[in-house]
Amino acid sequence: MNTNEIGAAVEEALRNTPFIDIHTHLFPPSFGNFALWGIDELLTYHYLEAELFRVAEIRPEQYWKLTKGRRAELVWKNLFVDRTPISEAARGVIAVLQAFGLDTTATSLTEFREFFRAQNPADHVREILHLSGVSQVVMTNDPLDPNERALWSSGTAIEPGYRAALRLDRILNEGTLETVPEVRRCLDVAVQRMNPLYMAVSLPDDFVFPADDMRTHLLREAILPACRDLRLPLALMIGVRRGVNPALHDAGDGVGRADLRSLEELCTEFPENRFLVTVLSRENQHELCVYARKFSNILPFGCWWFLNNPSIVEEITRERLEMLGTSFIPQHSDARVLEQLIYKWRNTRRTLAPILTRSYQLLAEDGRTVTPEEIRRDIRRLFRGNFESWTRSNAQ
Ligand code: HDL
Ligand code: ZN
Repeated sequence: MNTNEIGAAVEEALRNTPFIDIHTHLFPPSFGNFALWGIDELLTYHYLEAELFRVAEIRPEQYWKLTKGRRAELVWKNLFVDRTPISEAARGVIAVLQAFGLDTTATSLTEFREFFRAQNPADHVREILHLSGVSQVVMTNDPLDPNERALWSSGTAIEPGYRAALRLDRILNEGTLETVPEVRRCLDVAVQRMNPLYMAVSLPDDFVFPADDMRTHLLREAILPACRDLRLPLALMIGVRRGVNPALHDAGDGVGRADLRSLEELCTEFPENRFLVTVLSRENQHELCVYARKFSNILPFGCWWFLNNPSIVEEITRERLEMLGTSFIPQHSDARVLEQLIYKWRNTRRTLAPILTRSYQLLAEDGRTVTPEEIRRDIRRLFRGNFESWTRSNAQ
């Protein structure tokens, strides 16, 4: 195949491979208010609120007193009418509106609100998953959130296409449960109810392992033994600085470069555990690739949060292909609002197509051509197979 044919085969394989979205904050419609969708939720996404506070007169403390609808109107006016929506998060909303044939130059939210209000939730989920080329989304489930726990204990059904991930931040970062037996009991009940595909925790940039602290104790005595017993990976999401500017609420978190020797220590001490790993600092990405070459129980995943911008996704994906071949998971959406799947996955396919094409073109120049089936096989592995082989069950 020549370069054009390679490019066409890559785009076809990306377009026709249903992806597994391994980390989101989405919930199915059966979870009621936990399931965020529609224009007011899209516009009050914390990525956009951070951008609003840079340009609007309103101060955060005044903003938080407004209704969700009024906040959405302020975001639309400031970032989409008075200014050109060229940031990644703003352009994403435009892409969602375009996908439904709505007027992206509208000055009011009326038409958008009428459209989304008219959608049947279950049909809307099916339509969004289809438009996004996603067969399954993995949620973020907090066993210690009282409202979420009530839904799980009442046996709320989970619609097809959604799977759980057991999030441990309150246990490992907030010390909500102090004894090993308490933690093990909490995990056993939660795994029984949620049937998670993995456990996960976000860790600060100053995360140290081992340390003489509760986090090390619980990791050693409760979490990692439980993951081994249950054959579940542990996702480590390292480098977040929570509450850099608390006035901005969810938009107030920042990033810091972590010392990944702690990851080295974890992999060395726990060779039987499998670690899905993503890091928030661009400066940590190359180190993560090197560590993944040293420890086969690391599976790097995603271009997380502040890294999920084409300029950085390109750099990260190229160095992963160069150092890890196809043994990593290129992306997750981190979507909080259902319709974000449309733009987050369109961006991923658009950014990755030329990168993968270039890789195959270089391979051809150096003496090995690839077939369209091999390209399809590679993309299936990157966006499905690597994750499926690491989790207990074959995700849908
Ligand atoms: O801790 C996390 O899972 C992060 O993804 C945060 O939820 C963050 O606020 C976010 O949504 N990033 O995209
Ligand atoms: Zn997240």
